[in-house]
Amino acid sequence: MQKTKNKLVSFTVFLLLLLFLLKTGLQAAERVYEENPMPFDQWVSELKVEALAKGIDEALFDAAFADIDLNSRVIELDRSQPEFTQTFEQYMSRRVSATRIAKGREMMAKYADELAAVAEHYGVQARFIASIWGMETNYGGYTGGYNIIRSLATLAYDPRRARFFRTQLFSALRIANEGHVSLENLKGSWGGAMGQSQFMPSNFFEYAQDFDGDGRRDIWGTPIDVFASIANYLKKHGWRADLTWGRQIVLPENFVSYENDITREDGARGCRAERSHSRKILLAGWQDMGLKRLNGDDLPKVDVTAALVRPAGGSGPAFLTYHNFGRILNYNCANYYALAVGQLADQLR
Ligand SMILES: [Ca+2]
Repeated sequence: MQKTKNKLVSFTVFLLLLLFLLKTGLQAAERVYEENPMPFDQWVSELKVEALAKGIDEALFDAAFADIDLNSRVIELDRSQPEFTQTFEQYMSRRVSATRIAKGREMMAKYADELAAVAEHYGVQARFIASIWGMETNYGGYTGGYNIIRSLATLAYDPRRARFFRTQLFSALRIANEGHVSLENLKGSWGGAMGQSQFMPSNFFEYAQDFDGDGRRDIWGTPIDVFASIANYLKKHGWRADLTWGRQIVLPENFVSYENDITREDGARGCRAERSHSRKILLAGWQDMGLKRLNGDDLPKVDVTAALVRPAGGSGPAFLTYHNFGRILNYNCANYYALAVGQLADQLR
């Protein structure tokens, strides 16, 4: 009797949860329909005129938009970025897990020759290529099951960042139009990132590489093309093969007295995440302030500048980050992400 009752209670809770999810989902889509004064069908018609003018084949466009409506889940995810709802410790323990480190070591051994060839050609250390591959798609194991056209149409119709996503949508259509991947296989993340390197469609044309020379820049299924594409992206953003990403450090007790000296210059360039960094100072300068490695040793005696990054605020862990850290941020502008890439790369050394 008690068991039946428990089952009934669980079922009711399940039903209520389902109703709740369904309702919030519907609300997300409804909100977007309200925010965009143009009906979705009309929006698609106008998009089609523009796509055809850009050289997209009409049959391909019609096939791509045959069953497209707004994806409420995409809107919800777009409005709640997980990196901002997790603590730094939670994020790091999930992203740089023992399983991911072990799998990374296994993959680096499996693809040792391919990674070495790509690392040599582009001047990007293999462990960073593998680390980004691991962080983005768990080494190609999970590339996302969202229909890219539907995701991008949803985000392009949503007025919030319509311009950016409309450009991405045209690039995605062009990718299918040129036959780099079929429409059925044009799948990826809810935000439109595709393949094992999780490139946005516009980045595909700028950075994707055909390293094995078979005529296809296959970021979906050819590991050596994936490695080359990641490395090419980093190289084109100024990666330096003679540097690592940075390191965790220990601040001295009296560090608060230096806070004014290390504040980032007004108007310094960089993406959103970089605005929380300190000013860039030579390692010798940080050494003078009393910063040490985690094991208490002096900082390396190399002539490079570093910025202090404290992802969890003043009392949390502290990192000195070099030039290449900014290149990882070019890949994905979030300090948590770039620190996880750096720490995973250290583990794959
Ligand atoms: Ca290829």
